[in-house]
Amino acid sequence: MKAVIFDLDGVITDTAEYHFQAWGSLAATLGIPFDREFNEQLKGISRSESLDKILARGDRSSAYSADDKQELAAQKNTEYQRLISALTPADVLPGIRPLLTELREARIGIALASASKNAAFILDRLELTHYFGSVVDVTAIRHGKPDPEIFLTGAVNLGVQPADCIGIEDAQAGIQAIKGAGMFAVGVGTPSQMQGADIVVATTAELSLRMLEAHFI
Ligand code: GL1
Ligand code: MG
Repeated sequence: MKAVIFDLDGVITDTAEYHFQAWGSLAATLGIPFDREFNEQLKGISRSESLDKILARGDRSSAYSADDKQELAAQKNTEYQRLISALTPADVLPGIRPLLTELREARIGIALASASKNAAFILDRLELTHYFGSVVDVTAIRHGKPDPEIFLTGAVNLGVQPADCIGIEDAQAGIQAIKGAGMFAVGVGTPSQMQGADIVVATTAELSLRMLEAHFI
């Protein structure tokens, strides 16, 4: 085990909940049904693809021009940025800061593989940026999760082989991306949401270097 590559939203901090709320408000203004079960399909998916899935659910895929869609995506992002503006270091999920500290002390690489364009801002607000050897630049990624590209790029940036990496995710698309990259996948959530994961934890409080080393194969 030479590196751990983290998802952000729902793994490092509970911003998955804020994305849910911001997409929910947008869907409500469009009169499109939106619930937690449907939201599972959006987790880990880029802003524009998420919007496309919501519009498709409302049978409105061709109702908006490219400009209109950009405006709708911007509306969601404005609401989301309002929600994350108050983030502080206290919003790091349980177990994550101790794990990052243990990894750094053990000289194990640390990378971020988030589809969010707000990722760098959030790491700064949480005062976690200094732990990361690589924050993958999502604007340079051609294929989003479930494609493995973002995790593979994290491994390249850290100079390690995928087989020596652990990926940690809370989204089905993310688990698929980690496995597609040939890495060991840790899912945070319920086993039914984390199909294909090598191990599943209910919460991040269960994560530690010792625990990862005990399961890594
Ligand atoms: C985008 C989507 C979010 C979420 C993240 C990945 O973030 O909009 O709903 O799927 O990717 O966790 P952002 O809008 O911040 O680029
Ligand atoms: Mg996530």
